[in-house]
Amino acid sequence: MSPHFSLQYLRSGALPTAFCPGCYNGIIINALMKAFRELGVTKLDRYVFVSGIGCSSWIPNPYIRADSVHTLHGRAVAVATGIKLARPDLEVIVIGGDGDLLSIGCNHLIHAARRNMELVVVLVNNLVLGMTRGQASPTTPQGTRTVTTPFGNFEEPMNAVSLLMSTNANYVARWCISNFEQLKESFKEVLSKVTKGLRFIEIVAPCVTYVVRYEGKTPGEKIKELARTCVDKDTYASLSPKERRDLIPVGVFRRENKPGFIDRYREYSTRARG
Ligand SMILES: Cc1ncc(C[n+]2csc(CCOP(=O)(O)OP(=O)(O)O)c2C)c(N)n1
Ligand SMILES: [Mg+2]
Repeated sequence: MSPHFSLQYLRSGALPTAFCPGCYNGIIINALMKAFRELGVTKLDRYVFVSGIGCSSWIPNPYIRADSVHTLHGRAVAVATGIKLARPDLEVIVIGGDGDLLSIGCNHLIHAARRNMELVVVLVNNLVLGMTRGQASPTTPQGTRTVTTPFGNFEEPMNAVSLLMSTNANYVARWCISNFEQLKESFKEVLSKVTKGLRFIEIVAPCVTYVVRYEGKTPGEKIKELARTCVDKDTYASLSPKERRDLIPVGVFRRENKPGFIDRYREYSTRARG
C-alpha cells in the first residue's frame, strides 16, 4: 500500500491546497479519506458532496474526486435535500462552516434534522467566519478576540450538539480536531449506513489564522491544548460547573436508527395509494 494511499480520492492537481499553512481542514480531509479507505470504498461515485461558501466548504470542492455542488452560502442543506429526494440511491454529504450551517443556513439544518432527512452533515466549527477574515460567528466563545469583537466576544455562543439533540436526528457527535481516530471512526460509522436518517458530526477546529494566531499560539500548540480540553462527554457530565469551564465535551451523543424522511414518505405514499 502506498504511503499516500488516500490520494486516490483526491483530484489530480488538488495539492497544494488553498488553506492557510497549518489549517486543520487538511486533517479533516485526511480522516475522511482514511475512513473511505478502511471501509473498502474504491470509487466515490455513490457519494455527492454539497457545500456552501467558506473555507470549510472548500474541503470537498475542488479536492475530493467525487461529484460535488458548491452552492450559495447557507443553502447547502437545502440543495442536499433536493439531491437526496431526486436520487435516494446516492449518499449525500454536506460539509459546511459554523457561519454556513448555524447562521445564514441554520433554518435548513434544523428542519432537515427535524425530518431526520437521510443526509450526513459535517459542521466544521472553526469558531469564526474564516473566509471573510475572521468575524465573530454564532459559535465564537465568550471573550474570544476577533476582528469584530476586538475586546472579546460578549455574546453567548450556541451549542450545535444541544440544538441537534432537540431534533429528530438519528446520529449526533462532536469531536475536536485532536480526536483524529474517533473522528475517522465516526465518519466510518455514518458512511457505512449503520445508522440512517440525519447524521450530524461537529468538528471543533479553531481557525488557525483568526483564532489561534490571535491567541498567540501555533497550530501545534493549540492542538495539544485541545487534546487536554476536549473531554469525553461522560467525564464532562460528572464534573462541577466550575470544573467544566473551558472544557469541551466530545463523543457520540445520540445513536439511533429511526426511519428517515424518505422511508417514512414511501410508507405514507403506499398507504395513501392503498
Ligand atoms: C448570501 C451570502 N452572504 C454572505 C456571504 C459572504 N460570506 C462568504 S463566506 C462567509 C462566512 C464563512 O464562514 P463559515 O461558514 O463559518 O466558513 P469558514 O470560512 O469559517 O470555514 C460569508 C459571510 C456570501 N458569500 N453569500
Ligand atoms: Mg467558520
